[in-house]
Amino acid sequence: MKMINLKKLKNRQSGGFLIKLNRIMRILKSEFAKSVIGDDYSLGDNLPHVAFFGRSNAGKSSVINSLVGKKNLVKTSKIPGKTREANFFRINDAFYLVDFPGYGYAKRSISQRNKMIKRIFWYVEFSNVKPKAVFLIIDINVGLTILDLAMIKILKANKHRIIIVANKIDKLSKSAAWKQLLLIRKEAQDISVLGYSARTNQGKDELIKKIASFV
Ligand SMILES: Nc1nc2c(ncn2[C@@H]2O[C@H](COP(=O)(O)OP(=O)(O)OP(=O)(O)O)[C@@H](O)[C@H]2O)c(=O)[nH]1
Ligand SMILES: [Mg+2]
Repeated sequence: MKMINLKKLKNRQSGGFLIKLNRIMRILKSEFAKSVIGDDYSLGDNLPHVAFFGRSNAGKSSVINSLVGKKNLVKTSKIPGKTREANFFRINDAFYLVDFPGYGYAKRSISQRNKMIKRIFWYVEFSNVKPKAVFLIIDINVGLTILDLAMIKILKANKHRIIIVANKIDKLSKSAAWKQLLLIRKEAQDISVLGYSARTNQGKDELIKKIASFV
């Protein structure tokens, strides 16, 4: 969509129509806006944003590429630790997707790891650009790790909306994926869990609908 003002329409239309609108939301324009390595998250506009958190290599950057339909808007890598900054991508001139460095990459030095953690924590706890929602990307094969559970605790304590995206579903058979999703949902309790594949785009419409409902 060019930029449909969902808020205005929300005021005018019934909830049922809004659902239809979400269904037709299209990401037509996506561009890199800003890279943050310190704690200056100011953007000079008041556009809403949603953030992508998760373990290194879970596929945060790949999920963003799949959402915007571009192979290389965000750099990805087989080697964990690719993303080192918080990168803001402006979508449809209407909102931002924010790609964060992953946590839990053992090969980083302690000082590098501390820097990453500081960056994430500053954004979660103190930043004045509070995200509308945090999408926690996990590898469906790995499930929720201790670090993910710790992250969920911090996000909840800071009253963030959380959605878990169980990525790399293409790697599992249908029945194995179903079993894994069941397990993850049980552990996630009240948080919704979406199955996803950045490789095949499975779950893309549903994820875009979710994002649209927040921004
Ligand atoms: N099979 C499969 N591979 C995926 C999928 N998503 C990501 N990958 C692969 O997983 C690896 C890591 O992907 P990235 O998107 O760089 O992961 P990241 O979470 O951004 O990693 P960091 O930047 O290190 O935190 C790459 O080799 C991707 O090609 C998926 O849905 N299916
Ligand atoms: Mg990345």
